[in-house]
Amino acid sequence: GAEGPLVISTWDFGVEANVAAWKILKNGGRALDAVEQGVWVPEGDPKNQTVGMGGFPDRDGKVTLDACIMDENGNCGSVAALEHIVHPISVARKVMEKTPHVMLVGEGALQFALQQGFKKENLLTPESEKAWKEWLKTSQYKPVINIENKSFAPKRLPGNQYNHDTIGMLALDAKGNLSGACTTSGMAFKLHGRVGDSPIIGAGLYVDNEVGGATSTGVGEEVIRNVGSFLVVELMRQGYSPEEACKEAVMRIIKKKPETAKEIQVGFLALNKKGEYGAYAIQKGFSYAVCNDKDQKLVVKGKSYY
Ligand code: SD4
Repeated sequence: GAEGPLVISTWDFGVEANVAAWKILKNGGRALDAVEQGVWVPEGDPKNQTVGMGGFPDRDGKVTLDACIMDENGNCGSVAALEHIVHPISVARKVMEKTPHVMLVGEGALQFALQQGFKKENLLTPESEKAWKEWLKTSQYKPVINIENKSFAPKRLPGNQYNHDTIGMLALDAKGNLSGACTTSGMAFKLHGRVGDSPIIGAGLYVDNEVGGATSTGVGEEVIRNVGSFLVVELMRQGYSPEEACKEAVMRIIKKKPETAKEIQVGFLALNKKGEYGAYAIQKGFSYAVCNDKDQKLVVKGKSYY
């Protein structure tokens, strides 16, 4: 039988998000509700400059958000390049539950959100606006590896690209059902209209309730190219452990574009139906948070190729 409940999520800030998810899981709640509530934490935190409110803007100064969610029945919903809404994950859930579609983008996604009663807000904080203006001085788009992880990050240099830090969360509930959520403001200072892996079902997130779930963080273009999260889940279906599956997905990225891979970070995180989890990243410094009835604050350093 499944060893739930359990929730895992990307990066150190996953610890706080997991606490919110755990409140639902520990009371026998549904994994879908847990992941939605969990990722609300970084989405609503204006100090977090990589997810939701307070996220770094694109190069035109607009904060555009990407998010998707997937449940145990293969239902999924997604929004991309959504502006002015603090909790894109909940708009993604509404797309899943209230429309015949999977994905809404840009203006249409905003229109739908407003119709659903979400409030239009300004997401650009003075801090993120300042960082953007600083960036405009050089306008160089060059992601810095692990800038999101303070213990590993090279010093932030003015004019350097701040790498972005997505929250991907996977949960297994008491009934043994799996769900996942992924939400981000995307790569800082991206082109207006750029969409990353995070809202793409199969790239930034995938859940198959028979097998497991996977999510990704890092430079989304390389994840999309390799349909990363779907690949991880399919490898688990073939018998790979979560960590082995994440490693193989990373190796595909490295093999396809070795020169690119050296310069960027991509990390995968996976959870299988048995409650086993694992991660693997191109570069050192990828962390994730684990929460179950034994341990509520565990931050694990993922293994890496370099
Ligand atoms: C993107 N994958 O938009 C996201 C960014 C990210 O850690 O996860 N950074 O490509």
